[in-house]
Amino acid sequence: MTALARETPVDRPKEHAPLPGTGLARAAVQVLLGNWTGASTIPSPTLYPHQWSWDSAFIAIGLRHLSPRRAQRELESLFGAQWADGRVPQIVFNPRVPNAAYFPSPDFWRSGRTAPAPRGLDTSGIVQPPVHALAALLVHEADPGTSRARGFLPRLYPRLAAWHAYLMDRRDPGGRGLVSIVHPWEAGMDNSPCWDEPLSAVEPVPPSAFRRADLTGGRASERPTDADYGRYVRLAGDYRDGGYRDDAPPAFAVEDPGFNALLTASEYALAAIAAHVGADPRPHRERAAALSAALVGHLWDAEYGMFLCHDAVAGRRVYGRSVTGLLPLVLPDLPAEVTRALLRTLAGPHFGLGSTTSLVPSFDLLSDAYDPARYWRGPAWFNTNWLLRRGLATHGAAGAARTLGEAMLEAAGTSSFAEYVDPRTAQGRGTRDFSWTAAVVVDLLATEGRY
Ligand code: 9WN
Repeated sequence: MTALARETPVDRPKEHAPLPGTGLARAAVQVLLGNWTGASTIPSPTLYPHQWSWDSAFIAIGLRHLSPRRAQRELESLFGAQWADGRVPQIVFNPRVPNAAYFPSPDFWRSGRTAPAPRGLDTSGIVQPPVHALAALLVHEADPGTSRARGFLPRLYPRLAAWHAYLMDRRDPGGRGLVSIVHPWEAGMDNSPCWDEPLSAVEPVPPSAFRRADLTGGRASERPTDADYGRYVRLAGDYRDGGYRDDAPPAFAVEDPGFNALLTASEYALAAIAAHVGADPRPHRERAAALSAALVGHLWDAEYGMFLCHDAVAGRRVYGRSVTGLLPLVLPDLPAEVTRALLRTLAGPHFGLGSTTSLVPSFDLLSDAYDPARYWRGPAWFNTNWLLRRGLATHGAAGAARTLGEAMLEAAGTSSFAEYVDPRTAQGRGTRDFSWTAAVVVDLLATEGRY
């Protein structure tokens, strides 16, 4: 644990002593304290006033350096909203927040009327990338004593296992050993140009039929268009009307390499967690290795030098270079030539790392669809850069990992913890005081002992 964690009673934010360390660390901690609701952390008070699934995982990775207990609670509160079928919902709604503050609100999702959803809590019915077992392991390792005393891993392990089982059993309609997302929001990279083609057959709900809350807190030029939103609403409404069952063929189904890579990394983490709680780690290791092999077997494109999405409805590859196709770099067991090609692609003209960009963009710099300002169509995000930095370090590119980490700290500090930044200029975009940006800063500083 860092000095900060010992000296700062972050479970009682109002009473905290002056924070030691650099101004950047102090500011990041203030963002996390300010966005804490008492049981979890909201991504942003202006744009996202509820608990989000993969946000909570990244937030817990930062919080573990400040208060391992609070980091544990972040994940526990999310898994408190897990459905009986194992799914972990994308959003857990805060009942104190009015419906008008975020769309789609609980009255759209109507989870209370759905059999496997938890009683007494409102959630959405879709999911987000499964980073949670990785986060849980990192949280445990930050303070094994507190973790053991609270029975953190023994309580979370069966829930994590059920979550992964839901994905592998219910979300692999093609039986290819890879999970499909059934909504762009499930990728966490909602507006990626990779979804344009798979979404093109979806009839948008007209904008007059719903009210977007995101345009009150965010700029239209940095958010998805109304037509895209109409398609998101159509898909979510149809899934809801089908009872959130996964047996009917979906209108949108994509094998997303980032989602599957994070599941693989988390399955490896689950093996380590199993060992900690006295369960058998081998089935998890075997599943992780099988997922990794399926990723390489089905989604690797040697010509592009990266992984590509697969449209499971149309049965064809999506030829777009999204950061999601680089995320498998977090895996330890890729074939050497795949790792080498990924490192080349990161530094090459499409992502420009170290030459035209200091942070990895969310989409191909050379594509007509590239937009440095609009939501997942070009800007650099801090969670994906954190994952890639981890991948660089895993694969022996220590210098590049260090340089990327420095660029992230600089961009987060100068942009007031922006949600995303222009990858060339690091100009801030989206909302500010964004929780996972602050969490990533805390993690980078703490793991380098720089408080
Ligand atoms: C829909 C909360 C979430 C992130 C996603 C990001 C954005 C939501 C939205 O905000 O999506 O889930 O309303 O646009 O794309 O990755 O989890 O921070």
